[in-house]
Amino acid sequence: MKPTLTLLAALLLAPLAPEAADAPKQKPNIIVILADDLGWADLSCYGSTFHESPHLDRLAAQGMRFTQAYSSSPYCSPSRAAIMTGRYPARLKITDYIPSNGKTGKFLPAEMRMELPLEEVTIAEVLKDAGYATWHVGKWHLGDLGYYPEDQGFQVNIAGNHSGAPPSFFWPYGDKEGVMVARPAARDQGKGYHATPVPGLREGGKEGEHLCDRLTSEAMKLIERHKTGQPFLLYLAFYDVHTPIMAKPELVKKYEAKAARLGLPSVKDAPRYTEDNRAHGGGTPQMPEQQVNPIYAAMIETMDTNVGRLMAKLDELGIAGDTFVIFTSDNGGHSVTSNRPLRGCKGWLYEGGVREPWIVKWPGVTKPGSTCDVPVMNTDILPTVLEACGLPTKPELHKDGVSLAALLRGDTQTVHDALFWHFPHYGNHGSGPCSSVRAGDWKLIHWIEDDSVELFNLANDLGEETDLAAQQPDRVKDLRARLDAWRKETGANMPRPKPAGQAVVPDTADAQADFAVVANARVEKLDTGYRLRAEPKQAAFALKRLEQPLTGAKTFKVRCVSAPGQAFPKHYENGFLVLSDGPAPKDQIHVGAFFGGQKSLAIIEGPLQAAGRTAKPFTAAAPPLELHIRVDLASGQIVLEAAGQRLEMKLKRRLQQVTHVGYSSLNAITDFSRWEQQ
Ligand SMILES: [Ca+2]
Repeated sequence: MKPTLTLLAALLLAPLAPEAADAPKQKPNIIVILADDLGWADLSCYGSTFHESPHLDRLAAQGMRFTQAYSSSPYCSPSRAAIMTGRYPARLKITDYIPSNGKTGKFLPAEMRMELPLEEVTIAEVLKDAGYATWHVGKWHLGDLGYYPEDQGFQVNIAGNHSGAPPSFFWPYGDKEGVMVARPAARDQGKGYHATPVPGLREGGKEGEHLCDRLTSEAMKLIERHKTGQPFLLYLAFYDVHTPIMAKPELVKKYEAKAARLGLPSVKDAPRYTEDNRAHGGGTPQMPEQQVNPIYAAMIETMDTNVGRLMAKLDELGIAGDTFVIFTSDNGGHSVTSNRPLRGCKGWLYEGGVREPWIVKWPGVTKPGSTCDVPVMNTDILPTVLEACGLPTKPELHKDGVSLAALLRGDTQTVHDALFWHFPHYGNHGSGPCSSVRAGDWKLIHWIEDDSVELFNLANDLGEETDLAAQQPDRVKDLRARLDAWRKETGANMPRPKPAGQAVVPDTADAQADFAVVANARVEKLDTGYRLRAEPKQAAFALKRLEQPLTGAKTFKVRCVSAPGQAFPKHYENGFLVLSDGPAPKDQIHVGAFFGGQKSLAIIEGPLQAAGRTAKPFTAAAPPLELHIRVDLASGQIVLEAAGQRLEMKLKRRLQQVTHVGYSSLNAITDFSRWEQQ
């Protein structure tokens, strides 16, 4: 029906309802600001006397500050997956940072996913369906190409990819060539998987530009240019204050001077305590008792200043009153800071690993300057946002989160009967595999290796110093039963027993050092040879440099068996012996077989890939597959025999000599015997 002129006039002349100015808009803009590795005690509004965070303090003064808010994991990726979906990391099967360190102890670590599955429904997908513009700016760390923010409901993705840390916080953020470089070999933090440049920021940047300033500017531009009246979701995930610990020199100077003024000890001399976790399969890391690091303090100030810039932009555009803002961190503070009075740090299920700063400003709803002591978790963000948007909550979707709207209105009733955590890995910050549960003030940690428990009362022992397990057997029994039931209900993956006859040697399993070059893989030592654990969707190789180059005609024999893990597609078993006259992929010749799925014998010159190979169909025998390879360097003739079948070819590029020999496999976990050579 067309509105009549009279009706239009009536609408135009109608006075605004008196409550309209103050009442929250039906669909407010949503801003989720996520800091990385920021500890519970790191902001001045959470008690820090060394760090300064005036803008976050101001946000807290305008909204509500939670004192017992939790991350659902002590590591990045699981915590971010839970924010995206409202589901526990145990349910999502993302229980360590991606791609994990793969370390083993008495057990093999639990299987885990290397990406947030596309079938999971994210906060961006739900809000996009509800008519929101959806923007991702910053760190993603929830999977590789094909699983990026734009594959998970975000219409815009600025600077997010697989990686969990920037090579540098200063332009060009590792992007020296203006192109994405191939991912280096090592998987461990700070290198390899996480050493790729921050994508897409080379253009428009200049010498000296800081990553946090740039990301915030990009976010502000998105808001400024968005003139449609359509509400937006901005997920602004800072890379700060994760490693590398580096900051603006002038701010570092400021905090060096402040440390001197306060008479603080140097980073080197600051008092530390040791967390001895050896009985539970962990290590003996040291943690600071006191916040003294001027570089880290400077990082926090830069992040805080940028929160202030963003809030000022909302004020300037007149939309602060229509914008719901939540600020938190993905896991506890790194051991570069002190999380005191809490015990532990990032990577631990003690409070220091999971308790977070958490500030919400919901204009017209949260009482300025209020605090909330009710335990909440980042699985609650999605349902809370739904309610703030006037949308129905979807309990089947955000299975493990509840809306905090009542708390934000001032209620003080408990919203979770219990909260649970699950870390079935040997962490790179020293913790052994464990799970925990908090119900009321009681918290139980179950150490999986030795099947032991610790029980703490957080109301009078915030530092988790006094284990009450022996004194409270009934409470232990009850909490342990609840934890077991929860692990069962969520289908939590547990550490796995080591297979018999395939001794993965504890602590020395990593065999990276046995090879001159390793790419896209972790190499582990087996009794009979090596396991090459390729990163998902990657061509992996490990080469030894020969003391004496080989010439003439040679024969090699090697056995291989491939076992795809959960992170790998099934039917992708394969294994190759590599012969090369240099360490680079272009120097390599791969001789072996794809023996799962479409089976073929294959000889591949140059980088290992399924395309461009010389191959012939193959009927694989039961594993292990034994490869016999004869190569005549003078004629370039190469013959591969396996399971009584044969592939022969002449090399296009003649090798004068073989300087490197090794193993390769594509997108699989392959065990190789030591090769025999004649
Ligand atoms: Ca983190």
